[in-house]
Amino acid sequence: MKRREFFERAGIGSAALVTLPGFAPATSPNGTAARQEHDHGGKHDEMEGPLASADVSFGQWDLDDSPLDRFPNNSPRTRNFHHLTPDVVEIKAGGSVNFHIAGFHHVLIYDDGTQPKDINTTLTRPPTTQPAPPLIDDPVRRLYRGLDPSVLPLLPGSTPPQPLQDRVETVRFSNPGKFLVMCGVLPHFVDPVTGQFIMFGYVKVRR
Ligand SMILES: [Cu+2]
Repeated sequence: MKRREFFERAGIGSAALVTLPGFAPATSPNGTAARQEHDHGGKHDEMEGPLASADVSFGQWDLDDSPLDRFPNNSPRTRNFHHLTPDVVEIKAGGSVNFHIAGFHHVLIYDDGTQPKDINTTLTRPPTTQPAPPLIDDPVRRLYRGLDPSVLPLLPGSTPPQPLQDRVETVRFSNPGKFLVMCGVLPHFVDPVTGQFIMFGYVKVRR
């Protein structure tokens, strides 16, 4: 029997485990062991101050000119504002950006210097669960591709069935540069009527 199974069968919860030998947190007079554990064996860079992290609203539920009632599980597509706010944020290398995603969106991040016009929007793939608009799939200089919004859990009782759309994806930027962040949902990135780029912004990472 494996150790975990033994404790599960014995009905010993995680709180009790920490009092058992081998499960207690590492400690030492100067806290070194505990700190090393926290660092996961790597170098610990202090990240503090306003440039340690930034928040970006990645799509917003829009109050527009009328109340919006999402209770208990409505995500009306026509009431979603397809923009990044703010569209430019600045952090320092090693910092992170929290993308607060509201609505059916797909976070893509491209390497330093990439512009919207550099993205090959003829490269797409269908979302895993249909029907939904195509997702841009240009791998050139792509650093990050977020969750496929079509595979998130379905909201119980939603009509028509809708996946949970609101979430946070947090990305750490190790290197300096100016990184393109965009929505991979094709009609969100490129306006199908005007051809203009809509849903994108930049993360500036300082040394
Ligand atoms: Cu989008």
